Amino acid sequence: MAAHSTPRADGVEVKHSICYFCTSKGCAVKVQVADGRVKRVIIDTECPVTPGVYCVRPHLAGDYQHHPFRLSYPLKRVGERGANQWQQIGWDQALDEIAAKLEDIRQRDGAEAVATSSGTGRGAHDFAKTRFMNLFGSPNRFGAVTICYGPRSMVWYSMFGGAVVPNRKPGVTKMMTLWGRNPHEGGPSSWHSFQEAKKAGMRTLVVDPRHTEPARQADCWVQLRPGTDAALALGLMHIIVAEGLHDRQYIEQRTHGFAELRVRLQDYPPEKVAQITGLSVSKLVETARFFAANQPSTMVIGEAAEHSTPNSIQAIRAINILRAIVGSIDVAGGCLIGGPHPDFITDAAMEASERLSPEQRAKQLGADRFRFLSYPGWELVTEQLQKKWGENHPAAAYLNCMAHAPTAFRAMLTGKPYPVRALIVSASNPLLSQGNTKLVHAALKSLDLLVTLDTTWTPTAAISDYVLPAASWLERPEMGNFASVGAYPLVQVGETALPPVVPGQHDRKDDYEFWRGLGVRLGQQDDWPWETFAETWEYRLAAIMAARGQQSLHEFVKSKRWDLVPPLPDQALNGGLATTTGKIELKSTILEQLGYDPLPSYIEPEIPPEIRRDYRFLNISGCRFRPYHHSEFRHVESFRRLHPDPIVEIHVDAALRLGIADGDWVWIETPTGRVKQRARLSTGFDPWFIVTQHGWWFPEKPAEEPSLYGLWESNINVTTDDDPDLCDPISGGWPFKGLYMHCRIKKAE
Ligand SMILES: Nc1nc2c(c(=O)[nH]1)N[C@H]1C(S)=C(S)[C@@H](COP(=O)(O)OP(=O)(O)OC[C@H]3O[C@@H](n4cnc5c(=O)[nH]c(N)nc54)[C@H](O)[C@@H]3O)O[C@H]1N2
Ligand SMILES: Nc1nc2c(c(=O)[nH]1)N[C@H]1C(S)=C(S)[C@@H](COP(=O)(O)OP(=O)(O)OC[C@H]3O[C@@H](n4cnc5c(=O)[nH]c(N)nc54)[C@H](O)[C@@H]3O)O[C@H]1N2
Ligand SMILES: [Mo]
Repeated sequence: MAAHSTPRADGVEVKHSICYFCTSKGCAVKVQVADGRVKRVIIDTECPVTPGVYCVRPHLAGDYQHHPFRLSYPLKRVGERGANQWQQIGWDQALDEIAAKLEDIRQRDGAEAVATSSGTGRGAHDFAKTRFMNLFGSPNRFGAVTICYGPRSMVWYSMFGGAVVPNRKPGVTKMMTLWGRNPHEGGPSSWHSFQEAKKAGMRTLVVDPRHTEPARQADCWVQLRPGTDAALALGLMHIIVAEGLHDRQYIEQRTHGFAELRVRLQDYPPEKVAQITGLSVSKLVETARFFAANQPSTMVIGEAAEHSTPNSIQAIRAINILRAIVGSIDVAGGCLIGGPHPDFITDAAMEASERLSPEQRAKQLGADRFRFLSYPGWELVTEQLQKKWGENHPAAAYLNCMAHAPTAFRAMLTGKPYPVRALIVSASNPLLSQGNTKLVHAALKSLDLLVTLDTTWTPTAAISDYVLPAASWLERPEMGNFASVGAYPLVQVGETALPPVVPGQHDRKDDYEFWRGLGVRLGQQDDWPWETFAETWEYRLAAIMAARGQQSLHEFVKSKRWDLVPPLPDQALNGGLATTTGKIELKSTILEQLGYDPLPSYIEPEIPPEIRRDYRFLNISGCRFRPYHHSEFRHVESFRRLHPDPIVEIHVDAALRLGIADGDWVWIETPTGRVKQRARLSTGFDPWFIVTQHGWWFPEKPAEEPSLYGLWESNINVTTDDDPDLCDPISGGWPFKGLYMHCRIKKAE
């Protein structure tokens, strides 16, 4: 894209960009640049979805961007793996050598022996990884999606035929619910919505075992026992239906399976649900009445349910069914069902999924056991969605169709069910973000080839064979990628604020160029017609730009940098939903076809008595906190000053009993491993659980083994387990929260 900017008299240029410091929609920002450096980043409040100026990360962008801990040149390992001895090489050499090794592995063990790891969405380049893998012939892309957003979106697509989009309307919307979500720490745009809802006089409901800031501000706080959301939603429905508070006409016209659901609800009377959830019967009744009386309403569901096996999918389904039976879905002022922007080429259409053969799809690791968020489920869902949207459907494979990470790590270690010999890690840090770090570490070290593409050093990079420097969002043209998914039919485009290559300083490539570069070396030269990331935008935006009479991306960015098409209400009445039955599926035909219970239920996990006895606490691991994002930014001094140490929240009563004082270092221990975090005493939750932070490592500590930047000291995933038997039976998600998270704590000397 041609460079353009708004010059100012003082030499500061203002570039319009899209911030990807987190996983949010991608916020429109203005980047002030002078002398090749970021001076300031300001959130662009002109953009219709930009959430005010409440996020701290943009203010620290310059410190991050110009930090010496950034990766600057391709590196090749020279010593032992993990010895921190590197040779600087050029991009061509790196890509040539990696491609040759991948080809050897493909010849010897099959394309499926090559896997990729991804984290949360970090830009609109995700389709490129999937495209590469489809063309290469491997179904084994795994990563965070299995426990983050994938379960929610697959439930939405299978149940509603599209993503569910809050449609808050003053005077119409009566309530906003945050269910297992704390946007005060982790979601600037939802937090903005929550404040706006309160200002407009809407009621607010928070479902959370902790007394968070939103819980403090809510009209109704439901303090359930962790991991029991499915039972709670079923119990609330039981009361609503028993009291006749459901929307009969809506249910009759728009839903499928209510009669069977009604029978299922008999299993969840208030007394039983009170016992499971730890709530009183009167609280349940009060909440059910409050919920039914305040419709239509909007709701944001967080990832707590996705992290709480074995009830993840059924909890998410139950919560969504609860919203449906009171008639708050597909109505103005409630939630609408979104589709992708109609004139935009979606991620799904860019992935070349049709190029991966049925034989290779059938080899996807874990997909025989966990069939919903992998090819079997995804194929059923996309068949439905394609009837409405054709190729430009919203269910991108990178968000809805993954190999099972725990199964893949075990395949690396054991060669079963077949060998996995190479892993390309990009925009993820599996040694911190996956469960069971010890096992992940052993698996990664057993590989023939480990490549990491990242913006900074990480513990995962430290044990890699090749470490490649990725351009940050400030160094590439970006785009708000939710345009594709339909969760927000907004197309936003930003420009490159800083050049990715500065001779003598650094030589970075964006993720798209990396995947393309690898692809063209592996026989895919005809399949990557767009040479640069910017060219992919031009291709994907062509229809929108033509409608506006624009000739280039440059013009698009220079005029209005976004295009917003609000989702349509009443899709059910206008042509039906993109589900098998054309209705909201309270009873899921897709789960039924996959051999799962098509109605929601709650399973009480079986915990061995010795675990209950020796590990008496439950650990809610990984609640969000500012200013960090997962494992990032620990190296940036201005971030670290705001939050220097890993924190475990412990109830005062428990601390008193265990002789722990505020600020003490405390061991958190499970049969899998133990780490230390610093105690912060609290009374905002029940005394029998603790709240730990995830993502902690110490960039100031030695890079080489065994330290790996202090990987083993406070990284909570050293204590978590990813055993497939503990995973959600439908999605395969592994536990980070919920009823499997038994642990014990003691003061560290
Ligand atoms: N115990 C516990 N564990 C958890 C969670 C929890 O709640 N508890 N949460 C889970 C969830 S929901 C998620 S989504 C995962 C997140 O898992 P990950 O996404 O793997 O975690 P991050 O630490 O964000 O790692 C992202 C890496 O991408 C790099 N990066 C940033 N931008 C770019 C880019 O543009 N290109 C490239 N190539 N690299 C880039 C960053 O420097 C960083 O090293 O963690 C999961 N892990
Ligand atoms: N600062 C910051 N922001 C982030 C991120 C980050 O790493 N740092 N990560 C981003 C990503 S990838 C994600 S997925 C989102 C996640 O965003 P959220 O879903 O908001 O994530 P959490 O803060 O982990 O969890 C929300 C709430 O769920 C509650 N909870 C725990 N267990 C249960 C339960 O069993 N039931 C219910 N109902 N509630 C429970 C917790 O107490 C917590 O208050 O945040 C995004 N934003
Ligand atoms: Mo996430």
